[in-house]
Amino acid sequence: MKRPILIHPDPRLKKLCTEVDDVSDELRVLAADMLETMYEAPGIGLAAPQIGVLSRLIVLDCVKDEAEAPRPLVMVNPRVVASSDERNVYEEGCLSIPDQYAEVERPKVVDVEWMDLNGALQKETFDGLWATCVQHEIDHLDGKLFIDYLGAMKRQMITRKMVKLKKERAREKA
Ligand code: K1U
Ligand code: ZN
Repeated sequence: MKRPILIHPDPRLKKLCTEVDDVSDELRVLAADMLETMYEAPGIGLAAPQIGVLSRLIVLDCVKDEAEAPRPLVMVNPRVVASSDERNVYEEGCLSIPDQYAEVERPKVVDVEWMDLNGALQKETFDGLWATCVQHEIDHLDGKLFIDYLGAMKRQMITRKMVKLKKERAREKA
């Protein structure tokens, strides 16, 4: 089931999310809903707080080429365990901040550990867009948005645009 995506500013997007204790059928349904919501948006990642669930769960699929097979990844309690000194700049977007993009600098390569939906521990090295995206999604679990890497002026400008967008959407609904 597709779930509505929260738009910034929303207090739930600023919260530190709690660790998942065990992999349940409820969690598997939530992960399936998140993948459906991400693909439908469309996006290349989604974190649970973006649909109002304050648990450490993310999904991503950075395969952009339609000729390539999709590679949906579900990560429970993901954490970056090593990062490269080499850095990469990517123009990031966010499904909770529609139509706004800005360059963010992050480590180019990261090693990430997580639990999969079978409860097994996984570890993988990510590079390029995959590395950018997984760091962006883990930031969501710590209440951090890509605009928090920008200067105050740019961040305020984007936040004002989002407040306006939310008012317009609320008016359309009424
Ligand atoms: O977390 C999110 O809000 C999802 C976000 C992930 C992301 C994008 C770019 C850099 C880092 C992280 C998005 O998916 S925004 C939409 C987007 O980038 C996209 C949409 C369709 C095709 C390709 C990309
Ligand atoms: Zn985002």
